[in-house]
Amino acid sequence: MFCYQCQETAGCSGCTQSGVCGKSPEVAAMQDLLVYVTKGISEITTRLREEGKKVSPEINHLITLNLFTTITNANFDEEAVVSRIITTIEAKKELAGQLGNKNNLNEAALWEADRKEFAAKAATVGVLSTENEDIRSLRELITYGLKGLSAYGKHANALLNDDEEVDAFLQKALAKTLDDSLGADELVALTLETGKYGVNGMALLDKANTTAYGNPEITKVNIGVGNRPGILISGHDLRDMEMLLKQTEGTGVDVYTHSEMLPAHYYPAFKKYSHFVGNYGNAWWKQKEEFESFNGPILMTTNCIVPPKDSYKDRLYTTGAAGFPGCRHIPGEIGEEKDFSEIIEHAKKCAAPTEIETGEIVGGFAHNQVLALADTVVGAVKSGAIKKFVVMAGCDGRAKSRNYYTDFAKALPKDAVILTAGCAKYKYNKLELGDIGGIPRVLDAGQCNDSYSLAVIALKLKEVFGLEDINDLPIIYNIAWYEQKAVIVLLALLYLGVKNIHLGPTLPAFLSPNVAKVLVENFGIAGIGTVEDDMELFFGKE
Ligand code: FSO
Ligand code: SF4
Repeated sequence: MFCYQCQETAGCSGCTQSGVCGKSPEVAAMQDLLVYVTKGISEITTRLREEGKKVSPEINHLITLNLFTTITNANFDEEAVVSRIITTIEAKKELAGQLGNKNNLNEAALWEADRKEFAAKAATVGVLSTENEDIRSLRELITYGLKGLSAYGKHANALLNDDEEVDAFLQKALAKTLDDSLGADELVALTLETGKYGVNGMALLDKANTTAYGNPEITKVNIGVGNRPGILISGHDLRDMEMLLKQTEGTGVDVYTHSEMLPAHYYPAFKKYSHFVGNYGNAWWKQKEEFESFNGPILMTTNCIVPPKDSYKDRLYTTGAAGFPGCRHIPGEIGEEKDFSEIIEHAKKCAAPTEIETGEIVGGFAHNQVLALADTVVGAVKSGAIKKFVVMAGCDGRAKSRNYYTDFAKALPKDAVILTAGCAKYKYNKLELGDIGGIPRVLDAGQCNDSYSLAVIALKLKEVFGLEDINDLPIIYNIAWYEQKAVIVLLALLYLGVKNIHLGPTLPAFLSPNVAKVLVENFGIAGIGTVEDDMELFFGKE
């Protein structure tokens, strides 16, 4: 196997024996093959569109879910991945039959075989099948961005929001990663275009979420526990959240969020449920301890799954793109009501969660809420009470080097405000960082996709201050990345013209030296240093 799509890749170069994430070589191989056939079907759909033919939403959803399934920590279930490959091969055959011109299709579009031939084929179509390291780097950078985009697209689709333009781009760009006639310059341009559609994809999801559930608002979230049994829901899918809250109402079972589901508490539509008790635990990588002590069943709606311990494996359920062998998967297509009754009955037999923390955290600073406070925020900037905003969005992870972000948050000057989104926040959202004239020094916009809100806020501030360039704002970008959703967020920021983004704790292994050079020279992308050095870099000498 060879996989280098996430920040924790072995030796900062690539997982070759098994994944640091727990992905087996067999699953890695089937994921490679799934990406391959998905690129193939995307070439067919792209050509169908060029021929003026319509591609159905079902096919768009199939492609989106295929990519999402291969995101880091989403699906460890080989058979689930194989079944998607088989479905995709069938769909390819049918769609190819609708093509007027079948000449010069890539082999990925035409390939079909029996299950027993999958492993041999997978060994020839992985990342290393592109020999030139710069072309490989750009193809993977684009593919990972599209994986992130697919995750956001899937959540919007679950709320019956589709954007045919985003789907058409995603498929065209995927197909282009098969095209040997494209050189580095064309792929760099495609990378930036991916960022453009990243903005569109996040805007689509923002619209879907806020239309369905209202605009996130400032909210104090309880981090303690009640005395009734509970279900812990994690991942990012708000439609699943809604169905679970509805189905648990009046059952005597409480609902808690874990990790990236925390921002669900900020939405008016969910706040009304009295059994929606609070947020339990921290970021995804703490699952082993926190799922153990939660005592009740856990529903993973997306990544990030940590391979579960036997002690709670029978309490772990998956749905949507998520999967783990031996854990029960709750089915349900887009538009269908999922049946969570099995989880609810399971919860009733469990003890209440063991308390691991008490108190509250504050969040809900998505664009609508921050813009409602615009006068206060702008006043604080004008008076000098706020000197800098520091965007610290992104992901958390296991690496000890990520303690940098806790130390960095602590070391920030008292007139700096952190803007965050994604699970990166758990590195500093329980510190006592205080407020500036009533504005908390950590403003949490929501999930990683809500980085969109941070971009909207930046663009609004640029307008209010009458600036020509977004980079003239007093905003520093110090982003922590882990998996492919962070890649699409990064590409979206680059597309919006944001320069000098610092990315850590390490730069992606999939950037070849030449591709890294392009990003450094054109966008000022940089890594991180020590907290001390970075304080001096960002704020000057004391
Ligand atoms: Fe985190 Fe995982 Fe949201 Fe990612 S839970 S790491 S970028 O999946 O998606 O922030
Ligand atoms: Fe390794 Fe990350 Fe790939 Fe898992 S997702 S196999 S940890 S590079």
